[in-house]
Amino acid sequence: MHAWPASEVPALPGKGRDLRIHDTATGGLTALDPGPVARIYVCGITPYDATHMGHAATYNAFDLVQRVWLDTKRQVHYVQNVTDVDDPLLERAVRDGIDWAGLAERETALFREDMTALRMLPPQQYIGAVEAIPGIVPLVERLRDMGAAYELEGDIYFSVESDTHFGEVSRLDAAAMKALSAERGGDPERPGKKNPLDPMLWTAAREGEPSWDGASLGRGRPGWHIECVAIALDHLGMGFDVQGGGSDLAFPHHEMGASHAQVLTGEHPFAKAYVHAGMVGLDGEKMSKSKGNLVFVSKLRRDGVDPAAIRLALLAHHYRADWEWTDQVLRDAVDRLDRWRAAVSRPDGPAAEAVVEEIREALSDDLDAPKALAAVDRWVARQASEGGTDEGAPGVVSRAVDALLGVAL
Ligand code: 5CA
Ligand code: ZN
Repeated sequence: MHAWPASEVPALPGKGRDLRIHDTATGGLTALDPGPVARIYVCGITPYDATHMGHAATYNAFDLVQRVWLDTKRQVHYVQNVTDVDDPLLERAVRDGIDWAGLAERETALFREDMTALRMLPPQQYIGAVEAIPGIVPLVERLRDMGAAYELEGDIYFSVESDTHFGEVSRLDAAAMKALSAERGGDPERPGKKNPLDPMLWTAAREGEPSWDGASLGRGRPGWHIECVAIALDHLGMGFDVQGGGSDLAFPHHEMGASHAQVLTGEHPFAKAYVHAGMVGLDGEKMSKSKGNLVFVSKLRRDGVDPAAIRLALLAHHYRADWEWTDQVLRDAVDRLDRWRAAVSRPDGPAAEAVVEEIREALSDDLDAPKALAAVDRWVARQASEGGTDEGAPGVVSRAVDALLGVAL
């Protein structure tokens, strides 16, 4: 699949700081030490509805990770998937009486437009589940041949007991895992499984559902976790720097993915850090396609909201916090954008070096975007109250805000 066009990232004077970030697997901050090419995999959308503010907030967090790395003069190898065949997508297509592939294509196209408008850096590989199937089948066969997978009425399950590291990503107890598994696409109650938590690797063809040639597995379609594993291993290999997604992916998705990959390769870990963004809610509930309580990026754009204001609204919240989307959040962001634009529209202003360093420092410390915004706010307030004589300072601030925060002033 093609991704979306990249917005340019201006180079800044000096050099950024190395990133320390919260790793779910350790429960604390970890100092990342990527090579000259930092490697990141971020779980993509299941395209059965438009991009909502929760998705946008999660992608914003991982966009910041990349901007910090780029500022340290590293290159970034970024891979993202599209879950373009899965239960919720097929269910929505049936509900609406439309073709599932057409639905996926339409919503993926809209996602690309939203990501472009929000100046999210595109992945170098943007891979759909369907196009990954030829790579998934041999992995499932290999797991089965190793004894790490078993068949149940034609479906193939992964045996969680085959990974000695199982549980180390989410660090949850068995009861919590079971509850989340039922909530998030698993089937812990299905009789005949070795362990109720075992996830599906390959779903045998079902009446009325799309299916693909699975060689010795028979016709069917891939499970969710193995999709991301196949894509990540194919393009990044083991031990990449960051596996990212919203906090609802820590278990089962990232736990299972790590286990699949660790058993397949005999290496550990799958990712050096598992990074999870908080959940954005509306009216007291997690924003989700299944609940339908959504604020869409595309709807706001159609209503004439500047994407830079949407981006500032996201940046006003720490990525790990759970927070609520309200009209006030957007109004505050629109006001801030106006103030910032007025401040950088003048040829001179207060010295800019300190504010650039403050943004760098805030972001390198577990992506503290609210702290970075506060630093810019202070410079903007000084510019408004007393101005300054540094020629070109507004340009420096503007480039730093663009390069590090993805906001075009
Ligand atoms: N296709 C899978 C990942 S392989 C998937 O979870 N798709 S999704 O469309 O449901 O979600 C895409 C990303 O947005 C995931 O990282 C998910 O954790 C995140 N996300 C979903 N809802 C919210 C929310 N309300 N707040 C923050 N992030 C969210
Ligand atoms: Zn994923």
